[in-house]
Amino acid sequence: MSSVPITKDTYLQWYESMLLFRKFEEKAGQLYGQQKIRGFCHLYIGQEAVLAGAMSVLTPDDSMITTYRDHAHALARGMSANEVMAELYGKVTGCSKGKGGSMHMFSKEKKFFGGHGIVGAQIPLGAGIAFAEQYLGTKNVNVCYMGDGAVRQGALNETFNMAMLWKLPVIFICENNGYAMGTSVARTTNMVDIYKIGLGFDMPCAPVDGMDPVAVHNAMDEAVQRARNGEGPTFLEMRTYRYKGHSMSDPAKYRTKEELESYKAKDPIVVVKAAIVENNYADQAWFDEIDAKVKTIVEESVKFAEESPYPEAAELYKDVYVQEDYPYITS
Ligand SMILES: Cc1ncc(C[n+]2csc(CCOP(=O)(O)OP(=O)(O)O)c2C)c(N)n1
Ligand SMILES: [Mg+2]
Repeated sequence: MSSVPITKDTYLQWYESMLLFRKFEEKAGQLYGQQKIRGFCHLYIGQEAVLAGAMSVLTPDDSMITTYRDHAHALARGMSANEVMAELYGKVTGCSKGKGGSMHMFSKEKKFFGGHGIVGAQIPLGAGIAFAEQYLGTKNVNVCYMGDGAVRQGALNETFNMAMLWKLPVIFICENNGYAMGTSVARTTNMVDIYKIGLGFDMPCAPVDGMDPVAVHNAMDEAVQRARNGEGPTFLEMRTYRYKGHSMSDPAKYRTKEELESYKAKDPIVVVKAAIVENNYADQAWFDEIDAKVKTIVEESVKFAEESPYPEAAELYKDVYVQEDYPYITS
């Protein structure tokens, strides 16, 4: 049973947030082409519904952890476009003081625990954060995202076992976009239904249409209720697609144009917009207003990043290890 109903406002928020993710990423891609952003850069375009459908269920006290494909996750957790864009530029005003870059967005305040470049590294960490919430007696949950490639990492098995044993309040989400770099799921395994990995641990698990925020919301709602009630983790396989290559250097030749087009035909932003129009939730003036608002947020984030300074050289050795407020470090 749904505890967070889907209303007119939910649809309006989905449209606005997904548009922000999309426009932010399009801009990041452009800026990368202009060499304003350097290093790694993995875009989230196409996968927006996976985040939008979760945001409408979670509260600001819940936490999130994910992979290197993390710009939109940071925005979804309430981090500002300014601090995310400045981080992409390597500027000191970035959320990781310009020292993390694209793959290492982070905000303790917003309970966004990264941004991890090592495939699967965030899986045990997500369970650890959930353990802390359980230990402290909160009702908060951790949402731990991973790719279809990451589910083959050994650490997942150890983590799933412990998470079930201790009934940790964590929701594991596999964003199955069909490929790990250029390797399709079918070339990696004989068991392509990734959600079934949960069965081996008696963990509640299900496949979800990750192109549809309604399906994502409902699956998340059930999983979050279970976690808040002390009934432990859930594993959800969100079936989605990335429209762009793995990273900026990938021409994506391992897939067909038809396959890409079949996903674009159910683009979540287009579908949600159509639902808003059909239900008379908003008129054209509202869409114009939101489109302009999102454009301004993205443009201002670029201006902010451009005008911000780079970190001082002396910053290089700071924040490498925890130094403050950590009782076990004495020197
Ligand atoms: C432990 C480890 N092995 C390999 C890599 C290189 N690598 C970076 S991304 C990636 C693919 C992961 O794909 P997936 O989990 O499906 O996530 P997606 O990029 O599709 O979001 C690989 C193999 C890495 N970063 N870490
Ligand atoms: Mg993948």
